[in-house]
Amino acid sequence: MSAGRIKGIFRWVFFLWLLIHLAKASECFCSLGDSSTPAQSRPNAASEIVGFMKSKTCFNGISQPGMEWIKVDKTEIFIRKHSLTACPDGLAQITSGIHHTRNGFETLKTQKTTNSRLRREERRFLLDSVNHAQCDFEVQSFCSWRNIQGGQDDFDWVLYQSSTPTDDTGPKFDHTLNNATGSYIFIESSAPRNTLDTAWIQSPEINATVEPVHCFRFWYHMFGSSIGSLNIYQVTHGILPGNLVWSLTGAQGSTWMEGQVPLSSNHSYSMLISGIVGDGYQGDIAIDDVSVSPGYCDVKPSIASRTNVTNTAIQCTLCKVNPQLCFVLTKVEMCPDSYCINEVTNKEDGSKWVDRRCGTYDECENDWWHSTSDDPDCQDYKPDQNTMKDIHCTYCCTTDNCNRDIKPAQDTLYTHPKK
Ligand SMILES: [Ca+2]
Ligand SMILES: [Ca+2]
Repeated sequence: MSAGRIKGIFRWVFFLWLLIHLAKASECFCSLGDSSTPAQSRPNAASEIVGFMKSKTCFNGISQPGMEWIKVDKTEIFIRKHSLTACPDGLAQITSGIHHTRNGFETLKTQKTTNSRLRREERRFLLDSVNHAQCDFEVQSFCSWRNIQGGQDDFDWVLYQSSTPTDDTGPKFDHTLNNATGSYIFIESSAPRNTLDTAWIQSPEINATVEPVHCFRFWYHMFGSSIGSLNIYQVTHGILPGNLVWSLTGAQGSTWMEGQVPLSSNHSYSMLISGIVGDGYQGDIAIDDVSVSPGYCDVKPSIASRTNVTNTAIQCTLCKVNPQLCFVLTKVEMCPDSYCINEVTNKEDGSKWVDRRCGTYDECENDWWHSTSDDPDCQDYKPDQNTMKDIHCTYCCTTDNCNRDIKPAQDTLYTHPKK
């Protein structure tokens, strides 16, 4: 055998050795974490998850009962049966799997799709993020709701099935399944609890950028001779407990009742449920089937409404696309807090745009009343004329459809109550 031929054989042997080791190395990558079993073949895997996330990758994998959050590319994603939309045909299925590790989950082999596709998918995911707060408390899970500790919070909501331990208070079964296997949460008002002891439980963050008006729905059970109060708050900027948007006090009968309340926000927010103990041990208050969905709803029951919520809901002209298109593309929708906003920007080069949305008390007070209401540029602004100047005005008005015109009519504009 010639030396050249021997060299050739060695080259081939080396090449094969390299291939085998590369294959092993990729196997090692796939088995990072506490188990080398891929998620797809786990015996307890309950539901397949497929979806999109902000980082513009599509992913799929398997969630397990009781599993609440996974981390994918440092983004927290809530995984729940049917909570995420499937990757459409033709769009690259990016990940080869999501693997369980000591720190949560990780994706394998991600790859980006084209930008034009991704914008749509990203939007779709944000819409889905509204569902983060949904929970039926089944499989003994709080989903992503968390009991608060400290502050005005004295004790915790507990997961339970069937009747609560105290007679003549609390539900017999949960609301979702209406049988002994269904779960709900409740406040146990027996000793060591005292009158006015409070338990807070908070939802995960809810994204409000795609749809600014949402409806929070839930089922409550308030039966017993010493029922205290159930209060629902909308938490913005992380300040607890936030704005009181729904409240009921005292017994409401021995049945599950549906509660709902409309919400608006231009920022992400969360919900907080506060259970308060009445003056005795027969005061178990229970909650089941909580959810947040896009769109307006009336407060239910109406006696639970707070001033500045439904009694004063008004129609506003809204636009959810690029503000430059909001001169022409509009839609009328109910806004919960009785404020409509047009935020107008005019640039030195003559370009201009408007952001039409539901307003909040804070925006009307600060961005309109204290900031721009006495600005001559805003008072005299004429949207149909070309103005070559930098102007920024946040108009807040308070009657039905008052922001249909770019600059709302003078008599509809918000004025400070004390002035
Ligand atoms: Ca607590
Ligand atoms: Ca349930």
